Amino acid sequence: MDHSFSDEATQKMIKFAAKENMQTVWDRFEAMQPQCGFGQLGLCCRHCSMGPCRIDPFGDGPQVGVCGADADTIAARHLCRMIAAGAAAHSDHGRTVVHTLQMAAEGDSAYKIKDEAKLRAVAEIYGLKTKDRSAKEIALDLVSEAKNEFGRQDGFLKTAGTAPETRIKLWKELNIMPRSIDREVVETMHRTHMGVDAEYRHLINHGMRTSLADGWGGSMVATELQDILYGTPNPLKSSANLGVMDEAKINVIVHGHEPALSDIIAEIATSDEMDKKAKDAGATGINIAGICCTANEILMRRGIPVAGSFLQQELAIMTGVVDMMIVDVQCIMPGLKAVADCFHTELVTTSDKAKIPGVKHIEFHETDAIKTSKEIIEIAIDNYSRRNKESVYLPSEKEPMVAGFTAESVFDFLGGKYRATYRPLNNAIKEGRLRGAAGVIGCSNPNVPYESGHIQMVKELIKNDVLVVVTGCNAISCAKHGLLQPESAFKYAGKGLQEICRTVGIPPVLHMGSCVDNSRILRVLSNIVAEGGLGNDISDLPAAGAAPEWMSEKAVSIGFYFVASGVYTMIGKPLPMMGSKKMFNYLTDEIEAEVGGKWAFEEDPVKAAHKMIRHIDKKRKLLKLKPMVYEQALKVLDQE
Ligand code: BF8
Ligand code: SF4
Repeated sequence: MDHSFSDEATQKMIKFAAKENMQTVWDRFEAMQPQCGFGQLGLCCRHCSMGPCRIDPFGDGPQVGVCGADADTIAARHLCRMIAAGAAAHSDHGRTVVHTLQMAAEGDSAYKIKDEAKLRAVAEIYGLKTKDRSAKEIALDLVSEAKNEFGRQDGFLKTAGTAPETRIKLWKELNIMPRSIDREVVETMHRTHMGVDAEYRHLINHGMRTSLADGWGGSMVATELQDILYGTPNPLKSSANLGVMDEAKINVIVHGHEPALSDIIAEIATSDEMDKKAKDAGATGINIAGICCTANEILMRRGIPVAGSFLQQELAIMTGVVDMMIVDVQCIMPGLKAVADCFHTELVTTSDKAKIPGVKHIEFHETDAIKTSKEIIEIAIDNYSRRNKESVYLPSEKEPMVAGFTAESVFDFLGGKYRATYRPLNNAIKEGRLRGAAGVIGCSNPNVPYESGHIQMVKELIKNDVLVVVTGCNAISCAKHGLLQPESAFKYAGKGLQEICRTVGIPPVLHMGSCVDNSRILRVLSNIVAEGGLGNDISDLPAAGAAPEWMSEKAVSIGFYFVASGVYTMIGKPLPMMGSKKMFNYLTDEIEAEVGGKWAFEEDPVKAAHKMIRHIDKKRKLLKLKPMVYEQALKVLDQE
């Protein structure tokens, strides 16, 4: 595997792992080759025990399963189940946040309502009365409304009602306006059961409705309520990469997705009491750092540094300085156990939903948040003495960054210091200083050279005056490669984007949070439409989305909700459905006539960026916008 695109700390750690004979995700990926072609093409089914069945992609063998399901049905059913799993993961996270808000509102817990202004703003989305009412009263009503979003039996998701009006009308016409979060997931499981829905477009139609219940439902509830509980982020400085760990300190890594535990851990770890205990143990203090989206959550709100993204989780432990890794849910490799066994690192699972065989489990419940957090940190302090100094190999690389942008704060910025408005952003697009905007998000996957997709794509976009917003593991990669610094505009961005960045002092790439925070991008898109002058719907905007190194089912759900919201959505490796020509044509072409967005697959990240730019230019043309002020970058594209 070519590792030359990844950050230097990662390259050093991969060499170190090989020298020490320690297995990583890349080794396991190689050992798995060749991977099953039927699976890659979406042509296998094990939805009942007449199977498993597989369709011969060359046409010589069976073309239908035992029940008669063909390639189109099998591929569509499989994709829908991926959407349901992704939507379930995001939304179950959202449900936890609702319960935490309830505890905060009821008092008597470690959680407090940190952002009352946001509480009032979100309550208004639900039509709740806010005038002359206490935060507690409003929050309790909001909790009950939010709970209904999951199990409502009649009507539609209220959060989805915040989409542009034209979009809502279209969703209702297409019968994909999401009704309630749990219902759409359950219906997907029903429809994809043996012998139910066999029509691929009909299946994908509901798949889109399920994904919308994620983006405009479960994920949006998670983001909005987390802002109320933990504070709405504001731009702040921090740093990223393995070098944020400190050999002289007790290093505690929080990894996973939900901030309920990590937020309290961060608070307790910085208390005088714990600091003293750490010093008594011979360290200079406690250092908290994050991995994956838990990292993004506490980075955005507290400025806690990021140790790494998804593919660095094992490498972090291999540095030998991690005294404890605390994990909750999602994107946690069971392979961590084998690595932790080679070191003194205490690996701890904490969620009642997730255990790993042989790994210490300290179950975390919000009711005992402080007690459990103290217990966990004390174990980390005790464990410090077991650290083997001889086996420490800690790369020093870390990059400074600015993070903490939101639908509210970014464009307060772009709107100037005095007025929260999207007008200057819309004007910059209309006048041709900004070509448009792109969201580049998602995982990393050992099936492509680490970070080759993210970094090359993002650089190509900003070079061509496309403002980029990022979330998830892409945001961490961009941070490690120095793209989240205002100065990076002058190194990499086109002249138009440079002017904007200079005027408002922002980086050309804006970190908008974790993967549930992709709902912030939906809000940004809606706000741009609402500001006016760039069409009536999200599908009119000169905008595109991408997940160049996607891996998880959550990414499939995210991609579908962007497509169903009208966004041109680019991924590197295709969705696992290439065995069905009809599905390919539908998802990458015909679906656009229905929802205004469509999928695109392109493994070369620079070419992929160019395709996104062409789409943005097509939309500029349809909107009859002025030509770009600085045209030099465009010419490069024209030569292709
Ligand atoms: O939810 S980007 S690898 S960490 S799935 Fe996982 Fe993918 Fe990272 Fe965050 Ni999102
Ligand atoms: Fe085979 Fe049909 Fe059963 Fe799937 S549902 S395993 S295609 S018989």
